[in-house]
Amino acid sequence: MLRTLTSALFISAACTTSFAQVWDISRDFSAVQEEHDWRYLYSQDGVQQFMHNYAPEYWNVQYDPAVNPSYWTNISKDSMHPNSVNTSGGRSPVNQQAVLGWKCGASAHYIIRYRVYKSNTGCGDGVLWEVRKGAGLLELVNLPFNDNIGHAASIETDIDIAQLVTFTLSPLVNDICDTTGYQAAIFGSCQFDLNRDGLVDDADFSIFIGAYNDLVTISGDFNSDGFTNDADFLLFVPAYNQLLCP
Ligand SMILES: [Ca+2]
Ligand SMILES: [Ca+2]
Ligand SMILES: [Ca+2]
Repeated sequence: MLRTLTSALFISAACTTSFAQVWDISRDFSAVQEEHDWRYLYSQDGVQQFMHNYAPEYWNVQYDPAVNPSYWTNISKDSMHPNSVNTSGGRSPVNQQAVLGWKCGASAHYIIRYRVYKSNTGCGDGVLWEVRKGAGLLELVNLPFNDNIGHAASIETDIDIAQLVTFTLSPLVNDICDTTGYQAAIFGSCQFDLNRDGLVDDADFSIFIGAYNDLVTISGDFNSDGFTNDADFLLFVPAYNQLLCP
């Protein structure tokens, strides 16, 4: 495996399409709304809107319990928390969903990949995770409060330009211990161009190895089985060697 890789290290390949190929919130997460096509949103009373406040590491509606009203609802690069009418920590009793959005910049066939799991497994009634394309429901996952394994999936679908893909976290009855870990990524036709520079080269390999070492990171899950491992490495190397971007 390593010898094959060594021979590939000095070859680069150009992708056949010019638009960005991989969007991964773990790397794209930003203090700027709409950067890298991501939107940090929340939903209340059926109305979806932008989060207003950015604190280091996460977006929120109004997090500080010293400010009234305040809510749990927040999104970081790898976790989310909603707010419920049955809330905790001195927050205001309002139903809000945390909503991560990705707006499609070019009509094409894409793979939506995610992993979601409870990170606070101490108490509560769990959470609900929804993936939608526009108004259409693609996936619905009910996570028990203590499910730290969770669920990973890949969804292949055509997405139209300007269509919004959303990953939504709802609190169910109460928001106690609702901190939920997630990964979310959108892959275009050239899923090996992990850093979106139009080339499949060493920079992408470095990102892949980071995911490979972690195993459960979806960034390099090219065969859509929920894990980044040797099977994905075997898919990566030929594309790298053959100057192809399938
Ligand atoms: Ca809950
Ligand atoms: Ca690249
Ligand atoms: Ca895999």
